[in-house]
Amino acid sequence: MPRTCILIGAPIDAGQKVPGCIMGPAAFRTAGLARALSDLGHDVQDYGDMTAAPLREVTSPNPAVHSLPEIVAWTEALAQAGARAMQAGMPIFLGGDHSLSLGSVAGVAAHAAHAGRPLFVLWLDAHSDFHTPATTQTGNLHGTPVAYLAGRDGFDGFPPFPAAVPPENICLFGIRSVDPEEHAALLTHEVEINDMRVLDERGVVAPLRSFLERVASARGMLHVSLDVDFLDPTVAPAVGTTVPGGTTFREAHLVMELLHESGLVTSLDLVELNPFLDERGRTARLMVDLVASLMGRKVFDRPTRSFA
Ligand code: EXY
Ligand code: MN
Ligand code: MN
Ligand code: MN
Repeated sequence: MPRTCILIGAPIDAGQKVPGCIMGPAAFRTAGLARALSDLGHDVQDYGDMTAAPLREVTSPNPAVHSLPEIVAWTEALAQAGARAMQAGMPIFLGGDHSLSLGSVAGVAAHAAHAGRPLFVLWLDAHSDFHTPATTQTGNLHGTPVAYLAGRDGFDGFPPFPAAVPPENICLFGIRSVDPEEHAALLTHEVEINDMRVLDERGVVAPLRSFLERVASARGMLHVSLDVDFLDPTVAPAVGTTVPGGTTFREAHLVMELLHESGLVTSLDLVELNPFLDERGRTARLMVDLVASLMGRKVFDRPTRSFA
């Protein structure tokens, strides 16, 4: 079914310390994202790159935290833009580091609450991103969005999250790097965790289908947050936080194909692409191809599904 895809550039790199993510939105456009979507029959509206809201004086009790005013300002701007874009179609947020999801998911959650629909979040990432600003050791706020959307405390200075996503509606998929503070917090929250240990044993299909069945039976909306480091660094080198042992090229495409088949995805983040670390654009092009799979590109278009 043709969708209205709304591209929202978020050139934000203050959530971490490796320079380069700021070029992410330009790289997605250069790699042909809009064309890939329109070739599939979708209507594409590119809203261009956003800027942050005006900076306010905010400080954190944790001295490790850096760039807090910038990230709060981006969160405010993206939450507004996200909620508005949800009324017009399917927002695709082009990062930018993963701190953009503090705002994108806040906007999507406000929309879902207004529409009276439960929100589910699929987090495709090497990391759990479950720190709060109070627990982070690196001070890099790109490691915090899942805690924010789950409604955890410790986000002083941020806008209150509009409607916390129940932990059981959050699925971490592909994780293989979890800090001790995140691990402790995850033990007390019923987040669905499909780490690489689970995916090695069960493959990607069964765990993903069972999550998608829960989304469908709750008539939920589904936000997907795709971090480049979900992929193995051998296929996707353009990211500042590589972790070996990630998903393969085909596993990642299969995830996207299953998501398409489900028809459930209502918003998407593309984050952590660092074009400065890329090799002749191969990671940017792979990310665009993955979005194409998510939006309906198939190797062979079977008239009916033959492998249920
Ligand atoms: N857990 C580490 C930290 O807090 O610094 C690494 C976080 C990386 C987050 C990237 C975006 O997924
Ligand atoms: Mn991440
Ligand atoms: Mn990550
Ligand atoms: Mn950490």
